[in-house]
This record gives sequence, structure tokens and C-alpha cells, in this order.
Amino acid sequence: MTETTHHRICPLCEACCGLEIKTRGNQVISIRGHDADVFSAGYICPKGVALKDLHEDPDRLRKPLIKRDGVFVEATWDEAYAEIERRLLPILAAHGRNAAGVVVGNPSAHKIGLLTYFGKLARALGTKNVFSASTLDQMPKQLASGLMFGHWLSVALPDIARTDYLLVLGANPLASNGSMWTVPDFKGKAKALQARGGKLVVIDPRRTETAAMADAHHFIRPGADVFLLAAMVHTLFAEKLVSLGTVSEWVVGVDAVQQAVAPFTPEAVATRCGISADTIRSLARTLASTPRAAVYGRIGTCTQQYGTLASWLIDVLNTLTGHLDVPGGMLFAKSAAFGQNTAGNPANKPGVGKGVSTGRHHARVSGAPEVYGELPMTCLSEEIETPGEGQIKALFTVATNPVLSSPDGPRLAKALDTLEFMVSMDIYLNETTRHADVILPGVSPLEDLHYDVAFPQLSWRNHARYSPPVFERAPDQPEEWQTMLKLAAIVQGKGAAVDANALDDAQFAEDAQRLFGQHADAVIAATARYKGPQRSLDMALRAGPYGDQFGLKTDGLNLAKVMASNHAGGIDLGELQPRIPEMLRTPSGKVELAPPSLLQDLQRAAQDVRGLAPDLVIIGRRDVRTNNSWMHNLPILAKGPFRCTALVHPQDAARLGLQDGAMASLHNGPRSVRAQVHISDEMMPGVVSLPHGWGHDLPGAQLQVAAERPGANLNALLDDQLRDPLSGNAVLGGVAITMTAAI
Ligand SMILES: Nc1nc2c(c(=O)[nH]1)N[C@H]1C(S)=C(S)[C@@H](COP(=O)(O)OP(=O)(O)OC[C@H]3O[C@@H](n4cnc5c(=O)[nH]c(N)nc54)[C@H](O)[C@@H]3O)O[C@H]1N2
Ligand SMILES: Nc1nc2c(c(=O)[nH]1)N[C@H]1C(S)=C(S)[C@@H](COP(=O)(O)OP(=O)(O)OC[C@H]3O[C@@H](n4cnc5c(=O)[nH]c(N)nc54)[C@H](O)[C@@H]3O)O[C@H]1N2
Ligand code: SF4
Ligand SMILES: [Mo]
Repeated sequence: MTETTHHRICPLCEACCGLEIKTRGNQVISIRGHDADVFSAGYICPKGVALKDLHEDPDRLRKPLIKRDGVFVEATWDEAYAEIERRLLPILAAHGRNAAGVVVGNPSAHKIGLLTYFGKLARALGTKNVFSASTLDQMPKQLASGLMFGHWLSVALPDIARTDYLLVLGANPLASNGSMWTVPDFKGKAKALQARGGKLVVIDPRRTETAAMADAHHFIRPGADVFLLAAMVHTLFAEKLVSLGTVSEWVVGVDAVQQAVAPFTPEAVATRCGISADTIRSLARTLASTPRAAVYGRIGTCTQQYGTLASWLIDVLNTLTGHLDVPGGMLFAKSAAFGQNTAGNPANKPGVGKGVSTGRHHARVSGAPEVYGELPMTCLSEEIETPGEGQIKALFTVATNPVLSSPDGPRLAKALDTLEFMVSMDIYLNETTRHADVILPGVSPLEDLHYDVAFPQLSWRNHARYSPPVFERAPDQPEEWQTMLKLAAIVQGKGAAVDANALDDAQFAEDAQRLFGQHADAVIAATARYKGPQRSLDMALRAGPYGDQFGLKTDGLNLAKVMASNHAGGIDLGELQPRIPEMLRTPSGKVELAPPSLLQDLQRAAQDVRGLAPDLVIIGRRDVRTNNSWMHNLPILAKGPFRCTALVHPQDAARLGLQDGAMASLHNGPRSVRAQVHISDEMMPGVVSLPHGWGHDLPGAQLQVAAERPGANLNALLDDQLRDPLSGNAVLGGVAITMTAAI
């Protein structure tokens, strides 16, 4: 049989690397980086290679499962849809639309079918009970960026190829490969920065892989970033270092920021941060005096009680030091399709917009405000448990495993058992989907077409890349967008027999009408060769900032051209460029440096400046061979040293009587887990690190490889009541624990 070479973007993490995949028949022979890829230039990590194991994993589901008398049995797709219709509709009829909840997880961000069609299911359900991994992750950054720049995905990105100083807080891109910043081969780019005389500085409670290669690393007490950042802003004003540079006429709120940070002198915050006042001043001065400099913060700065404030202050620093919207500083990507901050469609006017707002509705039990259409994930258990109007009785989970990935997973597991009905779209029978009544499997990534909807909006360089499926899917296996449309039709009472393609045609026509009005028919005709997400993609590319405007601009982009560039590694659209004011979508048409809700929340921080540090707190950790909770079943990644260890500083180990390699019990109130101790001076004294996504020893899951070394579930230790009040994001780090040697 002949060998075929395919080029495919890796869908496993935000780096979006281009892969070269060789196949013979239906066998994967090899996976390596695609050297010609215009964006990732051959870079790859071990997870990319593991796509072969994922494709071949015997535990990966290939047929729908229906639970009958407590046991899962294989079913046809028609049987599964019929079961959902039969069980779900009476619940909606009896208890109303809010009786259904939907939870969508991280892999959906990497699937065009799930990302562009999930909203259709949520809208068809008409429920307020929509949850996602965003509130375990980046919602603070999205809210802060939305308030400042006008859209949830208008996130400023370090121009790493041209900067001379990069300050990184709460991110470890050497393990995570970058987040809210699509930057394959961060290490290579950081080394190039250092080679041209630039500096990388890391602020992290652990001396991470990224910190180890940095020019300087400062430990910080978990959760204290807001104090450090506010004191740096304070220093800029106190030492007259504020200089807005090219964006000065487009920024409002500078005076209000100056007033708001007045209490945060470096001396006032030093103990709280564990960083000296001199160091804080010096960080601020270096940032101000380096012409090309950038500050980047990620999950460590989000998953804490001041997550939105910290995310905001990072961009306040970038702005006040003249680094916003300049080469070598922080720039905004201009994505070829689906960007809400590009002219794109006629309704989307450059420079001003609706901005963002929160609290259009509230969680029933806690009263937490809606943010970006969602309620906090940490409200899910109580919304299922608490009786009354609007109680969740039926749940859809889509590509998510919250029993492991959300705080107080054991509580959620119990709550899921009380549901009247649960449907999971997932590729595994795992810790969460074992609670479902019906599981609908997605395709293998190698059987799926791919275009990144979200990540080009967060990319270090502009690009457009499309991957066709490597293998054909089984004849009866639907694509995930089709499943989503079927579910949407069922909950609308249109019947399980409805034709998903016909529904899609009708909905596309509606979208075209809404966006293009009198030109809708021409748009429908121009994109008629495609269906499903491909058709939406063609429309978005053609109407987008580089688009062919449906034939008006002959040298512009369309899907056919992007497809044709697949083997050449995609289409490079150049370095990021300054985009203010055109990219703004705030009602004022300005960068809002001082959103009132943030100034108000800063007072909460001001009252906590002298807060005492607990003796021991816990934080998370990522390893390059893991991906949240779901890749521990792949042999190539699972081999090697055991990774789910609790890192403890030698002083803490001595104080607590812990031995290297021995087991310890970790306690947080009534919650406890056991984990293996690894003594390491990588840790800041008083801080323990345990990775999340482990704990594969729960009965009923079908993950043979993962179960061999299950590890401990960090989220069994965390409380689901701690949140950043503005964004609803969970607090996943800096939580006080106690630790004892296990007997
Ligand atoms: N303590 C602590 N907890 C954390 C974090 C932390 O740092 N510390 N990080 C948080 C973050 S950032 C995130 S994003 C969340 C992630 O949490 P989740 O969004 O729940 O994601 P995963 O745990 O990765 O689970 C992904 C699920 O999707 C399934 N899946 C994989 N591919 C596909 C597919 O193609 N189709 C379908 N239908 N399903 C698929 C997998 O089998 C798995 O069940 O975890 C959060 N939890
Ligand atoms: N290999 C691998 N890659 C991944 C993932 C994975 O699970 N495995 N998950 C993906 C996902 S969903 C995401 S969201 C991204 C996340 O990408 P990153 O944000 O880079 O994630 P981490 O590697 O967890 O780095 C967070 C860092 O914050 C530090 N930290 C903890 N608390 C604090 C604090 O209070 N302040 C400061 N300054 N630092 C703190 C931690 O020690 C850690 O080094 O990674 C993605 N990529
Ligand atoms: S860094 Fe690894 S997992 Fe992430 S996209 Fe690249 S190859 Fe895939
Ligand atoms: Mo994430």
C-alpha cells in the first residue's frame, strides 16, 4: 500500500502546531512537525505524536452508549437520539427550559464543529444554565480585556519576536505551550529574545521550567499578583514614569487609576507578595525604561480571588508604560475569520461597539452574575442539588470532565447521580460521562476537518490554515456539528428524525440574511459548495479583513484558497500590526483604563493588603505530557516517571515530617486526598504544588491505561465556593491546606 503524507493542525493545545502525518491505508506511520508550516515551522511536543495513540485507543468510544439498568450498552445513533427524545422532553415539559443545563469543556475550543454549533444547542434549550471551562480558566482575562477594549476576545498579546523585555506572571509556557497566546515554540522565541540581549523575567510561586530559563525569577505568594501589579502601577505614578506613547489620545481613565492605586505603595504590599519593595520598584522602572517591553499573565493570575483585577492591571501596566499597540510591546491579532474586532461584516463598525456587560441574569442559588452568557462552573453542583423552580434536572455535557477538572469534583459526582437525565458528547467513558444515561461519541481528531476559530485571534502572528480530515470516518458516524443540530432539533420538539443538513441550510440562510441583508442570496450562492462549519468558515473568510468579499477582491481569501495552501503550511498574513483605534469596540471608542466595576473591586483588595499568609497553600501544575484530565490513557504519554506528585519545599517537609517519595495526606476542611511527596526547592516555602486532572480510580470509567497509575484528584481537595466575584472564575490556587505524613 502506498504511503500518504497529510498536513494537519494539532487540536490538542493552544499552540496549534502544524503536523506532518504519514499514513498507509488506515494506519498512522509517523507524526512529526511540519517544517513548512508558516506558523509553527516544524515545532511539536510529545502530545502531537500521541494523536496516533488517541486514534487507535481501544477505550475511545466509537458507538453511542445507552445506560440500561445501570449498565452501558452499545446502541445505534437512531436509538440514542430516540432515547434522548423520549427521556428529555417530558422533563422540559414538566419543569421548563431552565430545568436543563449545559456544560461545555476545553476540547470544544479546538473543534470548529463544536465551537460554531454549541450555541445552537444552548439557544434551542433556552436555558440560563450554561456553564463552561472558561470559568475555571480565563474568564477574568476575557472580562478585563472586554471592559478595556470592547470585546471578550480582544486580548493584547506580547510581540515576542520584537520585544526586549518580557515579564511573565503565572504562566509556564514551557510546559503548557502558551495560553490566551498562541505561540508555538515559546522556548525558541524566548531564547532568540535573550540572544538579542533581551530579558525574560518570571513571577511564580514555583521555579518552573520557564522560570529556570529566565534571566530573573521572583517567588510570589499565591494570589498576591494584584498587590504586586498595583504597586508597580503606583511606582510609575510616584516616579513620574507614566508615558502612554502612541495610544495616548485613545486612552481614558488615567487619573482614576492613579487615585485607585494610591494605597498600594511597594512597602504596603511587600510582605503580602513576598517580594521586596525595592524589587517591585525595579520591575516597574525596567518596564518603563525599556522601549520594547511587554507584560503577560496567564492562569496563575486568573484562577485566584482577584483574577479580573490582576488581568486588568497587567494591561494597565502595558498601557501606562507606552507598550500598548506598538511593535515589540503588546499588539492585537487580526484574524482572517470569525474575529469580532475586525470589520468583518457590515454590522460591525470599526472603532466603537457595544462593549461588554455582565449580570443579564444571575445564578438561582448563589446569585452569581452571568458573564459572557455563562454562569460560574462552581455553581453547577448547587444548581443541581437545590430544589425549586429552575433546578437543573437534565444535563448535557459536551467535551468536559468536571468531576476531575472542577473544584469539589466528589460533590459534583454525587449531584450528577441525582439528575433525572444526562447526555454526554464525549470520546471516553470517564469519571464524568459514567454518570450519563446516553453518551454520543465524537470523531477521532484524525477523522475531523480543522480550522481554528478562536486561536488566530490570540496568535503571535497572523495566519490562515485549514486541515482536511486524515481518515474518513465510519459511514454511520456523524460529525459533531450534526449531532449538535440533531440535539437542538430534539429539544425544540422537531423530532429525532429531522434531517440535520436541511436544518443547517435553513439556519445558514437566516444567518446570511441577518448579516448581509439584501446581499444574503448572493452570499448563499457563493458559499453553496460547502455545508456545516465549512460553509460558515467560507463566509467568514470571504467577509473577513483579508477576504475576497465574495468575488469583489480577486486576490482576497476564501476557503478554497486556504485549503489549497494545506501542504505549503498555510497562508502567512504577517506580523501583528498596531490596530488602535480601529479594533476597539467600547461604547466610548477609547481604551477604558479605569472601568468602574474594577475600580470598585480594587477596594476589596485594598482591605486585604495586610492579610496574613496561611502556613501552607496549594497551587496547580502542568506537565508537557498531560492535557488537563483526559490524555492519561495514551501509552506514549503515560510512560516514564510518575507525574502526579506533591512538590514540597525542604523546609516545609522538615517542619511537617514528610519524606521524599512517601505518601502524605493533604487536607482542606473535610476534604482530603493522598499524594506522593517530592521534596524540591523549586517551591516557594509555604507553597505545595499538585497537578490537576488526575484521580482515575473512580469506579465505572473505562480508561485502562490511566487506571494503572491513577494519581490524586487536586479538585477533590478544593472547595467550590471560592470565586472571583466579577468574572465568576474559580479560585484554584493559594488555598490553605494542611499536610501530614500518611500512615
Ligand atoms: N485545580 C485545577 N483545576 C483545573 C485547572 C487548574 O489549573 N487547576 N485548569 C482548568 C482549566 S484551564 C481547564 S480548561 C479545565 C479543563 O476542564 P474540561 O473542560 O472539563 O476539560 P478536560 O478535563 O480536559 O476534559 C475534556 C473532556 O473532553 C473529552 N474530549 C476530548 N476530545 C474530545 C472531542 O473531540 N469531542 C468530544 N465530544 N469530547 C472530547 C475528553 O474525553 C474529556 O472528557 O480544567 C480546569 N481545572
Ligand atoms: N502540557 C499541557 N499543556 C496545557 C495544558 C495541560 O494540562 N497540559 N492545559 C492547557 C490549558 S486548558 C490551559 S488554560 C493552559 C494554561 O497555561 P499556563 O497558564 O501556562 O499554565 P500552567 O503551566 O499551569 O502555569 C501556571 C503557573 O502559574 C503559577 N501560579 C500558581 N498560582 C499563582 C499565583 O497566584 N501567581 C502567580 N504569579 N503564579 C501562580 C504556577 O506555579 C504555574 O507555574 O495550558 C494549556 N496547555
Ligand atoms: S504544543 Fe504539542 S499539543 Fe500543543 S499544538 Fe503543538 S504538538 Fe499539539
Ligand atoms: Mo484551560
